[in-house]
Amino acid sequence: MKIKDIKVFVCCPGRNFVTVKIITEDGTYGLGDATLNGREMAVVAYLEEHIAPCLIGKDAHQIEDIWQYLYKGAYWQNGAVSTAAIAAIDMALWDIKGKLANMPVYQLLGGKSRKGVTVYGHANGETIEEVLKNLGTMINEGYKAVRLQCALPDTKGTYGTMEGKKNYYELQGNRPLPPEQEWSTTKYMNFIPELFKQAREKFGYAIALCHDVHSRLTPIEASRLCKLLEPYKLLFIEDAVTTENAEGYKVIREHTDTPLATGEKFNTLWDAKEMIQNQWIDYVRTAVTHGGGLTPLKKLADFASLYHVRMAPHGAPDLSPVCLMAHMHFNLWAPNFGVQEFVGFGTPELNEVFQYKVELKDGLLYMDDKPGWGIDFDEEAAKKYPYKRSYLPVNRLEDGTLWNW
Ligand code: EZ4
Ligand code: CO
Repeated sequence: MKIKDIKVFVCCPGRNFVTVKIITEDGTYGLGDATLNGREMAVVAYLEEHIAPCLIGKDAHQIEDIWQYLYKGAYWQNGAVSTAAIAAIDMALWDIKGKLANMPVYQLLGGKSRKGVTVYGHANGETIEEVLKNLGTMINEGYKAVRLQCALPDTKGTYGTMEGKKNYYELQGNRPLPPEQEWSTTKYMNFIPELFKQAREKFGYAIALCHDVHSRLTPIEASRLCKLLEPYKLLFIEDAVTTENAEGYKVIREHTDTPLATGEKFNTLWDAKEMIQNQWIDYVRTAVTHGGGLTPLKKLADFASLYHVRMAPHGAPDLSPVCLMAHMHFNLWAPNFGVQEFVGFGTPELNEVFQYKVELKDGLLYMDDKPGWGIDFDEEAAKKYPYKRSYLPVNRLEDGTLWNW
């Protein structure tokens, strides 16, 4: 089944998404997500100029060979731009294979390992009171796991909070340059344990709670925070330190039994290898989109399973619904699935462009059985929401030093 055409769409129904559509000679098409927040157009150029011309006429069924061709064949293997581009091609090909086989993709992986996908939602707020109010609402909605993020008192902008915005906690809109935020490790360390103390006092220990440090601490600071949080029994602490130096996680591991999660920025299996085989982490957060597609992610899951490490894919609002649906199939299959990050059902604009259906019942996400990923993309609707240049914020310490955002 020959590949006839590859189209790349960039649209902004609330935020920017890069979507790939591969069309075969019999008219079957598949969808993939290539969104790389703040660097979207680099991925578009990679796909249109460097990938698409090589694939026209190739057999859409040869997913593994096409993946190797784009990864090894490029000579420049890894990097966020190239793996997002390869991932979208890989996802679109799996979608096509599912449609041609008349099966949901999870069937092609080996079938379901569970009835539904356990998700964790986000409870954010400007104050502890507001976070706890949102947590209460989510518990009533059936969530079994929730991530808590709270603005730091007297600090301009804290990761995960809204800063007065309604839809997304990351700033979006018509702004020409990255916004700047402020960070104080001292204020943070003094504040966060209180958030979890009050959450446990009010809601008890049945609800699983987690928190994203967003790589802002050093290993020894992170060790201290994880120890301070031990009484509140977190599901995990995410991105306690940056991942370039895997041994940072070894330091934390030696000090605390708070479980650790990381990997939303991993592009390859090799980024995760050292942490997994040393059992320094408990959850790998690599997404289908940023990890190079389903083809490498299933290998990552199998490798992680040898070391008791579970999958907890990244599910931020800057991954498109195509990625969410791919994660649904992956998570239904992966024997060592842990939990899926889930930020809700999207805005009317988003749901006008992407047609898919998921349903939350008792903290588990379900979908209908449809061939492929079970999602469609409305090209005409997408035209109504053109690309808007947009950046993630940058972060500075109080003295002006640039810090991890
Ligand atoms: O900041 O996806 O767990 N979620 C996260 C995300 C990331 C964004 C970066 O584009 O850390 O919100
Ligand atoms: Co994160």
